Amino acid sequence: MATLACLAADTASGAEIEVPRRSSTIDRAAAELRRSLPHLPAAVMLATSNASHLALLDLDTRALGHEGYLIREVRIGNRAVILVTGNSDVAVLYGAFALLRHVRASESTAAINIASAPAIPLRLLNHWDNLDGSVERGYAGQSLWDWWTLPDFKDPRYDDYARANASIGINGTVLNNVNAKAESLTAPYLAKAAALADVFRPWGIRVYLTARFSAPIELGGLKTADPRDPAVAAWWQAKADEIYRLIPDFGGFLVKANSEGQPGPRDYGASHADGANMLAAALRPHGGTVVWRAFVYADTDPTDRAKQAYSEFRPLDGKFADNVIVQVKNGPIDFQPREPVHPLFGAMRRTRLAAEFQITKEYLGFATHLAYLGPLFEEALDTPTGQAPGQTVAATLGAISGVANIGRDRDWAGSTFNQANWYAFGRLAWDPKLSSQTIAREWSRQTFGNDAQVTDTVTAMMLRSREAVVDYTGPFGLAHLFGPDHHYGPGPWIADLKRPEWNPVYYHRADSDGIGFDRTASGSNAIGQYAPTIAARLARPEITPPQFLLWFHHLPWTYPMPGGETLWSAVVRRYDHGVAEVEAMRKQWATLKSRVDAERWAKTDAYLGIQAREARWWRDASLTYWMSLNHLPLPAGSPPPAHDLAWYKQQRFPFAPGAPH
Ligand code: GCW
Repeated sequence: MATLACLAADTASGAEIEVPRRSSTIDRAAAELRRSLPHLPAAVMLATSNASHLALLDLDTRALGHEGYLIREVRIGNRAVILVTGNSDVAVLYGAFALLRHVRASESTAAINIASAPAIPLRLLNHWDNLDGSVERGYAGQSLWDWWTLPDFKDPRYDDYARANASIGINGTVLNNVNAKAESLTAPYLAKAAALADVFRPWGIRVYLTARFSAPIELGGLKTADPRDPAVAAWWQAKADEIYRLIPDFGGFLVKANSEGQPGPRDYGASHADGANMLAAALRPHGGTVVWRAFVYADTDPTDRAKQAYSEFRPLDGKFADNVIVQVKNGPIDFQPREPVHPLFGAMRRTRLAAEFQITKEYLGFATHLAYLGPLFEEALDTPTGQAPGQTVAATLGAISGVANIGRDRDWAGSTFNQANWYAFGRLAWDPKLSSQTIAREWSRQTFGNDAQVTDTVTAMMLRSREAVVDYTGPFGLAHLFGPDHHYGPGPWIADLKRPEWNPVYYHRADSDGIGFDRTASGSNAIGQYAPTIAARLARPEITPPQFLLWFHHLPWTYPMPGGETLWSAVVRRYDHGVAEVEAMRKQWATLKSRVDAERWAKTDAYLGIQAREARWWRDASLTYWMSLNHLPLPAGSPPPAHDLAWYKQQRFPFAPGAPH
């Protein structure tokens, strides 16, 4: 083995790490293993599949593609080594992290033989970070990017951020908010972005930027940003050329256009495809991609908001350039605790699609509530589209984006358990077939160690947590009942906001007789946007999955639920259940006091206390309001709300974090 650079050896375990060829990426892979050497039971070789040492092994790595890895115990010469290989340096890096995960979870490498390749090629984080250091819908402190000291100072946390992301296979990051400022495309900010790109590059992570569509006017002094105007196209071409001189592997632009006041091609009577394709042409010579969001709804469109993105984008199928990806939120409204999947998945066969999830918990209790999102991601990715036999949402995706929950907080994500959502997003983006339970166990062991009682308790808490939030904020498919602007806490009574579809009353449509949004043929017919087999199940309340009942149907409060109770009584029971679930999580966490370090135990305990109080608030405020409409009594055994409706309506939260400014 004279030709091997032996990067590290641990005399206690005898383990060593061998690399036939070094590179900045492979050195990082080796360093990750070196950090964990005490856990490594055997020698490890990190080598790309074309290394001459591997020639005799006759490995077939074609199915691994560019990023997939293979980990296998092999004999090289007369020695047994654990080989970590793949067709590129970054594949070897992913393999090294997979080996660490495996060792952590199973404490053994006996007969190890793992081959894995990502199911979705582009796996992005979307930061909603502003140039002033604030983060829209961020609950983990200021932006990690210190725009003020970049590019001179590269905070070591940038490297740790990239390590964490590489360990779960994230391969791109959009640095700035989709509500974009044109300044992010000026030379000083491009230099800052380039400095971050330099840090991330060895970890296989490309930098993307959001692009404000009107930048040619704001920065270029043009009179228009009309995508059909040659001067506009030329401005973007020059801008792309400038970016690629600084960031040769720049990923591309993410664009929010004609949505919630952002400028876009519709301002000029041009289509979303016209706008996206103009930017795509500017990036094409450099190999860049335009990620164009389908999150659009307009106050000029009186139809159901849930239908608007489909209505606007479905007719454009086939019209987007091949370096455009249309990014669709997981559900048709807006990152609610539960939504049915967006009807565009599977319906745009000639367009590359991305699914956009929100890792930050804008509508699930901010940083303080414990809500493990693995089940939410899994539920959406596994949903059949009905558009092709056996096709799930995951199978339609060329990319996946997660709105990041990362900030400068010491624990990165605002709480220990929020880290699990970042982790689960990456793991499912790589392999949507993983179960959220497997991921929760894996995360718990890597976070809290291998104490079986901790793993079992933490996993059980995590798995029930998201459903608890659904129950105490909006059971049976109720959604968008949040206080305005900050989205913190209940506001189902709100009816006076400027745009109708900003008001909670628009979504629940409750009155003295009933509750729910009729999206069947007798109502908005949003169900008509789904494939016929799916639509058929949603057409009648008796066969609609109960978790979506009031999303698709307006029903009397007295509607008989399966089992005989009335809808009203079932609704109350779910609110009560949500509150009880949080109390149960608190009790479970209390049993771990001596088994988890004091700092993390205490913060989680305090946060569960906040969550218990706020779950009760949600339940009480919502029930008080529903009762003011239906005048029905609470079923026996359900406690009366703590305050009257006026009290809940009076609550104000002027400094709630994360609201746009
Ligand atoms: O959920 C909403 C948020 C906005 C956000 C918007 C979007 C970035 O309340 O803060 O803006 O979605 O996804 O564009």
